Amino acid sequence: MPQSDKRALLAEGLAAGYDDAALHARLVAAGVSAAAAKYEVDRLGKDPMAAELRAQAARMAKQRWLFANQRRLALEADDGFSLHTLDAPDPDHFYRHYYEANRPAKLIGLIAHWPALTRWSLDHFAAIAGDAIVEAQVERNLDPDYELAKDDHRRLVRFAELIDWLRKDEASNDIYLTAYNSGTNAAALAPLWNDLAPIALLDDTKSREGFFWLGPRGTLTPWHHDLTNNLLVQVVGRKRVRMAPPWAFARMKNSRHCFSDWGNEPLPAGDGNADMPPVLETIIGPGEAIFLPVGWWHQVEALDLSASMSFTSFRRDNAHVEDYKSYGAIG
Ligand SMILES: O=C(O)CCC(=O)C(=O)O
Repeated sequence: MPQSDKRALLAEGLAAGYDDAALHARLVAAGVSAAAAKYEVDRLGKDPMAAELRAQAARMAKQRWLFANQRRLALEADDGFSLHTLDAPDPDHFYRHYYEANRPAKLIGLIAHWPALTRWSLDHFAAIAGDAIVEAQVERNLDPDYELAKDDHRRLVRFAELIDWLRKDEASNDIYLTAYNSGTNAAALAPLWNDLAPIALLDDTKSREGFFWLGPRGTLTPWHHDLTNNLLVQVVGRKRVRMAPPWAFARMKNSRHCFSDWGNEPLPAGDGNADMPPVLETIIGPGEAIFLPVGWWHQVEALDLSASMSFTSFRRDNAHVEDYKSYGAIG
């Protein structure tokens, strides 16, 4: 076996916290002779890089222990690992027990005063902005990484054309006007703001900051976590939302940016086990919302033709993107 392959096996083993005996066994299992394996493992004793990898593995093990404590505490709660539903919550209560506690919640009664609840329909969108050119995410079916490569899927379309396609009511994940398109669509879709009104929980100086989502039944937003706290508000149709806590980090298999290798796997609701993360699941319908705390994993599926808004304009500093970058986290 080339020396570089042996070093790679050792590096992986060290990063995983293996002791000398386990490293030796790893090399032998890969076909290295016992004597050569002993020589390699003994050499690590004088290698400062190996020492640093061992120290780092121990620090990671400590973080796993801290996460395990959070898991225990979450399961020990009176109602176990569960999603609370709050009806028009008092902002102080919401910020104290959910936002600051990094705990998701389903929220109802937040937008009962929105004209959009009765106005929004494909006909309404066509009437107020049908001639506008809008950007949407397209050709998602061709690319398993359509979210990671979302820049490659942006396309300009006449809003009326998109609306006509949605009128067919076909289940599809191929086209979706998402929050990511909001920058391009701000002017074209500005009339939609006439259908909205401030939400009591949010910062009222930013009442026109929000993101529009429009897509057919069948859109899938794969497992990921946001870099901010997020409020997803459903106006038309229903969405199924699955969520997993930040302390299930290892089981969420995060190898790229903020995406989970689980993709769109319908991970089952429940407390999870050694391999499967704990998952909370709910369906939000018109007038309902879900609070997605920063770092919580989520996956979203539209069960009907769906129009939603999302907001990050909480009454707290919620701009964590630069902060995330400064950590040099998984890129
Ligand atoms: O509604 C969706 O499809 C995805 C929403 C979401 O994941 C988000 O706002 O972070």
